[in-house]
Amino acid sequence: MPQDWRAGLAGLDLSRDSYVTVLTGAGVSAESGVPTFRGEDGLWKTYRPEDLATPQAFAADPALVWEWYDWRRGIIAGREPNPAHYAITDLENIFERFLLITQNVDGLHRRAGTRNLVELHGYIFGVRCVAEGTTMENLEVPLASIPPHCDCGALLRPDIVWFGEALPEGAILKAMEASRASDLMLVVGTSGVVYPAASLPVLAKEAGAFVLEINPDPTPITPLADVTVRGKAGDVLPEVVVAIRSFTS
Ligand code: BV8
Repeated sequence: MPQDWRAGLAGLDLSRDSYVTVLTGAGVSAESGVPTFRGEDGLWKTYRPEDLATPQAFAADPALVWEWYDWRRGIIAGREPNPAHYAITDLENIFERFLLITQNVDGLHRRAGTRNLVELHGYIFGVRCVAEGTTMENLEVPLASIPPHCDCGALLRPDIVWFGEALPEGAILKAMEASRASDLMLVVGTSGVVYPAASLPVLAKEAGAFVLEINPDPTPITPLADVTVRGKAGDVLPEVVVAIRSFTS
């Protein structure tokens, strides 16, 4: 692993008061055994997102969409956070001002103990009544019925942000504000192709943050990153956090 990322971090004059943000994508959960979307064995290799992850798909065939989510919920329920998730929780404990911004819906960051986080695209064990708009947690694996219904009789939908749907306003505004205030942003395991999440490193960079990317492959974020560390999050992130701690006064 090239050592220049250490030199980059050493030059930052980090203190406990520095504002540190982390943006994660599916790659941070890959070593937990949760499929990514666009990788070689990614979900979108087998399925078409427009067939499953849009309001139109759900309206057309709620049972089909729920079968896909039920299958994913089953996979995720049997998985554990990996060293990358725990490294982010360690990082949170170093800085007074910290925000984890995740695109992931698997809940593994919560299970790893990260407290200050926004889930931009929702939570796969959350369900929402299409009539009342109420949301609740449903941990059934497998689901008792497909598609599930609310006590009021209406359909329940996954509490997930589909393509073409607005992100939860509070979450995206908080993420944008934190990105603009960042001294350091780590971008871990995202292909950087889905908006508005992919615009957050741009906001951070424009505001003068040091952007460090961790990904085995290059992404559209790589050109703007100050340093890119080619590697798996579970291997690299613990080392990066140890280095950050050593450089923080
Ligand atoms: C919005 C839910 C506007 C499903 C997801 C036309 C109409 C409307 C909008 C658009 C449009 N055209 C474009 C858009 C915008 C659109 C968009 O960005 N499309 C892209 C594809 C072009 N965005 C939206 O639609 C968003 N909404 O714009 O609304 C609006 C405003 C007001 C009012 C109404 C509407 C909604 C975006 C959210 C979509 N939902 N998921 C589900 O999850 O079930 S997005 C989906 O992709 C996932 O949720 C995921 O979070 C997201 C990003 O993927 P990644 O996390 O990056 O994962 P990926 O597999 O791609 O990459 C993994 C990376 O990890 C790779 O780089 C790999 O190298 C790396 N990796 C692998 N292993 C490891 C690793 N890294 C480290 N360690 C490892 N071990």
